[in-house]
Amino acid sequence: MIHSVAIASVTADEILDSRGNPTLRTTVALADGTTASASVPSGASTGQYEALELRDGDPSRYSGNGVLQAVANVNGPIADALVGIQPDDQWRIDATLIAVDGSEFKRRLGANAILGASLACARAASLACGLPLFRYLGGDGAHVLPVPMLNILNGGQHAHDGPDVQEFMIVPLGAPTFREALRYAVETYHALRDVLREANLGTSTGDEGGYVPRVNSNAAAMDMLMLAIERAGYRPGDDIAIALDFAASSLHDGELYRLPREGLTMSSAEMIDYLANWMRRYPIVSIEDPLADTDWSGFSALTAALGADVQVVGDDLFVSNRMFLVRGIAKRCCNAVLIKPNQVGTVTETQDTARMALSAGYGAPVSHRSGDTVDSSIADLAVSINCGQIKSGAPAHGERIAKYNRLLRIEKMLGEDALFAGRRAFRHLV
Ligand code: 2PG
Ligand code: MG
Repeated sequence: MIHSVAIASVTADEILDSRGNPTLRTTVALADGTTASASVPSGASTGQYEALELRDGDPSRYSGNGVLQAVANVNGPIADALVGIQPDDQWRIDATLIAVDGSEFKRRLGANAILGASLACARAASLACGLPLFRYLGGDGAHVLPVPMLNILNGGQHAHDGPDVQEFMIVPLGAPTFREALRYAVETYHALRDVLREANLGTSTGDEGGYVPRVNSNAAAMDMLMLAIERAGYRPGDDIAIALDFAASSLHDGELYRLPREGLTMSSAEMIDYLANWMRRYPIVSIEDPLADTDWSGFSALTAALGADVQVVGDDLFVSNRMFLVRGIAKRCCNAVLIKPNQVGTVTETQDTARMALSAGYGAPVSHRSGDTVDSSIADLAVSINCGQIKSGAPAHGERIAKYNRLLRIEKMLGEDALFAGRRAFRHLV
């Protein structure tokens, strides 16, 4: 490896994410002059046990959303702890960051301060080793290109006046390669624009680049999606399937689920029936957060009822944290965990959760956040763990496209060794 080239400096700046909110770009320099940076994303629909995103709370700057304290934590205690360490010792780097923070859920330094440093170290080490990031993180076996799940119709907390369901995603699982999958998806995204224009439903876009039509039901949104797939010349289910993120913690009032567009109020058991009905009508391969992150018994019941026929993804429920995933596996909640590095705060902890999921037979789709930057490291992360699935929003907006373009590049680098996951990404389909 790269003996004797130690970390020489760690610095951070306050930059902006795709919603115009402050976030961090962290830069690591090595003793031989190698430098690498990483930027940190930010969620809107967050799980209650996510690692802390440290914000200044100073109302005179960015409505309290500044991150100058997190920047100071990188330039101060984090730099002090990491300077002199070998950058290719990721476990030691992350263990050091966790120890310096010393709190549960990264409450002292902030997961935004910690993750930027963790990722920038990985990237600096990969450069110093002369390896692409996915190879550095994943070793020789990293070769699976993920099926993209593209959120082309936005609702919930990502879209003012949109449908209740947060994400309506198309999943081009019938394509032969990643490059072709992306083409299927873009053609469908453009067909959806035409369908919405003709129906005069509006083509404004939400935080993740998907359209926000003025529809008065979730089913109407779903029908638009089906029309778009067919208009683009694809077969629903065979070429392009559907994935949904209900982000149901934001639909739950502590007792019941409320879907205002539908005028529906449902118990956990009724939500399960509602989803079963949708699965009969539409080619749905994946459902994320169909229940709230407090509803563990509901998740067990839902997985027992539907889990053989669909991927059930825990996002807010597991917050990419191994501790919650262990509980979920024991209680048979979900059969997949969404992997978002900033929910847990270090590269090592993110990899641990993904590894545990895959070895337990769970899926592990890697995900962006609704507030994001052009940092493309999640593309490399997805290939490094051969998880076979990624979600990075619509094929629009620079911060979403950066991940898809990086995957095009990785596919080219891998050449004949590249394997597109396709239908194999979904256990219930094989
Ligand atoms: C989600 C994400 C990403 P947010 O719920 O899965 O799509 O949204 O980053 O707002 O949590
Ligand atoms: Mg989610």
